[in-house]
Amino acid sequence: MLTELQARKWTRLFHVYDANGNGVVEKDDYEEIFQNVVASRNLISGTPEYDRLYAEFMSDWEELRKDADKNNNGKIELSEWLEHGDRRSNNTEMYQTVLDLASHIFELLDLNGDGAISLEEYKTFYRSWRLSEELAAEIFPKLDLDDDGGISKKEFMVLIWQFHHSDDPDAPGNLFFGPY
Ligand SMILES: [Ca+2]
Ligand SMILES: [Ca+2]
Ligand SMILES: [Ca+2]
Ligand SMILES: [Ca+2]
Repeated sequence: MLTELQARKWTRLFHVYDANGNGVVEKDDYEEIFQNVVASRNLISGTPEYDRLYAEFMSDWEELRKDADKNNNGKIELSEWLEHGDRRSNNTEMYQTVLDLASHIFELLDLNGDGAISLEEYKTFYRSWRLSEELAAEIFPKLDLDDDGGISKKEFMVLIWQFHHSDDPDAPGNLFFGPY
């Protein structure tokens, strides 16, 4: 079972993924988020980088659909999402999927490829998830655990672990996807 705190975090993430705001997570949302990401990175359709990213997005969607879409209607309802979240947080086998996904997300966020997420890159991420830059600026310092101005891969993995597992209301990783 997800704890009350974990359920709130997963509900937050649901709304982040539901890019078109229609109350279910579906392939269209992945398409929309992908379009935002390629626009923010100035990637052009038909280039290898664009195609590789698109394939990653679609394979992440397929992974999600396979595990989460229990009534097989091609959409993930919030109840299905929370059950999926429970499996993902509490099943060690699923957790490998989380780590793989986290690596994809880190790569997406680190736009200039220098191995750390800067405030500017974090803001870009917020824009592509339809969240405000002010919010990004407010949360970023809490995520930069060693206060060196960037979120390193190591810090990112700690934060993602906290987001998925922690039941501590003060864990900074809870805030990774915004207030919940
Ligand atoms: Ca949707
Ligand atoms: Ca469904
Ligand atoms: Ca960077
Ligand atoms: Ca840091």
